[in-house]
Amino acid sequence: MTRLFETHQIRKQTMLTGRLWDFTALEGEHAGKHIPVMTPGCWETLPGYENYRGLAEYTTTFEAEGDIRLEFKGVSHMAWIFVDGKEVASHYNAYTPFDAVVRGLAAGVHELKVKVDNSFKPEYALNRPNDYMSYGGISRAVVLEEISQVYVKNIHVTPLEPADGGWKARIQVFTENLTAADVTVALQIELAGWNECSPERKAVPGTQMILDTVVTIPGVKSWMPDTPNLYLVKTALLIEGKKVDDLIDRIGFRTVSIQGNRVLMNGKSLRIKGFNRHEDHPQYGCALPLSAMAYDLALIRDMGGNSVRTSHYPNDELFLDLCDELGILVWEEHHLRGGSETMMRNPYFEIYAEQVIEEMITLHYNHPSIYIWGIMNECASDTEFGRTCYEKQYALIRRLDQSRVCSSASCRYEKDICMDLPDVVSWNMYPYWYERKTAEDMVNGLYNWTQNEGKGGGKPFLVTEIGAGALYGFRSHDRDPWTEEYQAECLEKQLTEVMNYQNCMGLYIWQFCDVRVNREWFDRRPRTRNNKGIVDEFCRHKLAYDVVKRLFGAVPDYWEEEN
Ligand code: ADA
Repeated sequence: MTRLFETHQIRKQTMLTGRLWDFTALEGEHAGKHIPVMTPGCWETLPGYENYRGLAEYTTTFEAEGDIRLEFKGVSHMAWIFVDGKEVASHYNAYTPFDAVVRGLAAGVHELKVKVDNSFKPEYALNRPNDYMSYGGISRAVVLEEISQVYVKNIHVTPLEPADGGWKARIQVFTENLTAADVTVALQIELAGWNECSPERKAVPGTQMILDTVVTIPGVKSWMPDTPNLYLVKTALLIEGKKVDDLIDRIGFRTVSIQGNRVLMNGKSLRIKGFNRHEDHPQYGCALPLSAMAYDLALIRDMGGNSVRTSHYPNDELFLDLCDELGILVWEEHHLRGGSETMMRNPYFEIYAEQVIEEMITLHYNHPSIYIWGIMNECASDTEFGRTCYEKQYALIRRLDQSRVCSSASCRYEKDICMDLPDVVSWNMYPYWYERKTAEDMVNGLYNWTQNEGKGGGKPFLVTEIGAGALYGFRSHDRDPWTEEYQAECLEKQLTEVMNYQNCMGLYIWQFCDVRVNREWFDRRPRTRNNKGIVDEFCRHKLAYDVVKRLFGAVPDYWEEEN
């Protein structure tokens, strides 16, 4: 399963994951040893491979004929794809989907080999030893599709405004023509009982937008966190009157806008009670099964949370689907954490950072739960060169999507020179933990600075990280740092002081659960984990759980005075 709904009724799809593949490490003590492994998965979860960093190969077979498309939802982090021994695609970045199209396969069984590298090298500019684990492997689903010579590549639906008892929306359809010549096609679109069959048009070779129309869909209800109404949009492609391909996606009708220092959804002012979350689990690495994702969200809901920040990379579409269904607001972030200017000057940095933004927005465009795009967490927003990167990336986001807002989480405080660029000003802060200050002093100081010298005045203001560490089970009457008692007291003060600060639209706790960090980072982290989870890596509640539940539970999901 790649999504929580069927994405095709015409195009034939076969899941290639959810079964055993042959796995071989190509370096180190196990080099050349073949073992069967379950996919999707991370090799660090295999006995003996817990710290393997390097090259590996995964092999399977499939049966098909003609033109095929192999879709990879996530391979960590560099991938080369071979069909019957011939390289057909390559892709860098663990957290965004990519595909390989192969034409004219002879009928029969074919070999698929995926070569993967999770090593740290300058050319893998976004991956480096970090405060989360860079796993290796085919970590998300792989699907085989039999496609026609022209197929539907994507649909984008942008809700514009409520109209005539329904919603006005812009619909864009993108097709890919694999041939060398124009092909005449027609499109049929169906959405919540509304149908349209477009006149015939030419699909030119390559990928292109073939339809761009504004329509009014009657009788549809809005998507809101407390009423997450979803609708399927079905596109069929016809050649000579025959349906040859289709694509189904799912949407929700809502707008995101800014009024003064608030972010509004359908005119209601969002009050964020959020959690930062990594895709990480002691048994599954970053390849969490759906049930584990759903369990995380159940705990987040139980604590009164209404939002998740996908720190620090785009998430599995299944997780986004769950958020759409549950009405959990999402800050989706491209892949980057803590980039110095030196790192940002790596010639591969800009290419890959922008590629992730493009892939993330293009492919996750229809998720109503995503209300904000985040970029470059804690990067060099305090240097002139850094500023040029922020400028380019914000420009790219705004070119790709004007229906959401954008931001970046900063820790550069009074040295930041980029606060005029985002729609929302966002700060990471650790009062009572790294900083010997009260939360009230920190939030008030940064707010006042942002309004004036910081040049981010009048914008929505958000705390994107706040929290403290605790080792699960470490309890002591002395209430010293790392005890569960100390963390619970910190959270009590941090949440109370920030949530009482009316100028701040909300906060994201760092973080939902304890996560593994790269061992090259271990000197900074006991247990080689970031221990600021409100639950530990097995989702066991720390003392802070009940504190968060009480404080989040006492606060509504919207700012009421402005509605
Ligand atoms: C930063 C960073 C997080 C995490 C956190 C911490 O703010 O964005 O990824 O490393 O600090 O735990 O110190």
